[in-house]
Amino acid sequence: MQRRRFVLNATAALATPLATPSIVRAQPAQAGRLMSAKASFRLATLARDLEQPWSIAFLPDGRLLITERPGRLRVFANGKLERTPLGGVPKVYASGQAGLLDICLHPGFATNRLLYLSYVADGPGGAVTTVARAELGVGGLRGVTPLFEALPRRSGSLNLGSRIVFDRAGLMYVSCGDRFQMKQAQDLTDLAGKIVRLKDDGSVPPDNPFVGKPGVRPEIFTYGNRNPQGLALHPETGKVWEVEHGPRGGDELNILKAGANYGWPLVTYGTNYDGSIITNNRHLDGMEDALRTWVPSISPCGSASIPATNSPTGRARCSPAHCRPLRCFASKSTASATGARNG
Ligand SMILES: [Ca+2]
Repeated sequence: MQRRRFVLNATAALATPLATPSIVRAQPAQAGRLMSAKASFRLATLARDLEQPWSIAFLPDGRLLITERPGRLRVFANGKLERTPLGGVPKVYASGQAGLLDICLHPGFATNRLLYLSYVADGPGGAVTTVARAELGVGGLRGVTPLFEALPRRSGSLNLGSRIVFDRAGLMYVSCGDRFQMKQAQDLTDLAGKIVRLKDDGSVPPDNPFVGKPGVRPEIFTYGNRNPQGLALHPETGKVWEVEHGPRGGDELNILKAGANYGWPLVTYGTNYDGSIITNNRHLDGMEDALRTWVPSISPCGSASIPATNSPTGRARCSPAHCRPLRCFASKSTASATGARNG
């Protein structure tokens, strides 16, 4: 496989976002100031020579942990990228969009040193998006324990979702892509095309919306999501905001509600990649309309909330995979920056 190299950039919000979502378009490798209609950002290069970086975790001691999709966990410390990856990373199926994907710290990381990885594991029956918990020790991970699989396993390496975020109650949300099997996003026996909600040990919270319903996976929090790769907690409301890849057109921004159906593929602003129509429905009763849709696609990946103030301490996380432009959307009280990738 041709080796691709990427540059890790840091952005900081410099101005107050305004009322409606907006988009920043800039080349990730360029230093300087990025302007959107609603906010401006300062962009600085921190590291080079990363191979398909997918996610970044900010440690309390100032270090960054960076996943590289082929299966490495890199450390950025003291102003530079350390040469040796961390040990203990589980074996991943690295192909297409699959590999080592998200990293997320436990809310109590400062004392328990626990973190979560999402990755694609291969085995009998095919590949599956997996979430494992591990303890960060000196030089590597210890006690790596898989807690969740977005079953069933399937062949293929497309639309794997994989973002992880914790809410204020300490519950974990994991986004699961539709694996390019669009109808499965409406099938509640299948975790494809869903957002699931779990306790920090991988068990199902008793107040999940479908607990106790026969034939329905109790992990499901929302469904009808195509390929959600961005989850971020709103800093004031505590709600989880989600961005997902549409097909050809129809990328979406949603606010997650327990048990809600986000429509895919019965409602979409997108078309098939060959231009054929998936549906003409832009709304159906009983399904959630997206807060924002993008046609043509912007391919939103990671997302993060930043303070809606002039504070230069506002910091956005980006996942600059596939070297697509950095983009940002902003709401009345928060802004989110996204790095884009294919999907
Ligand atoms: Ca939708």
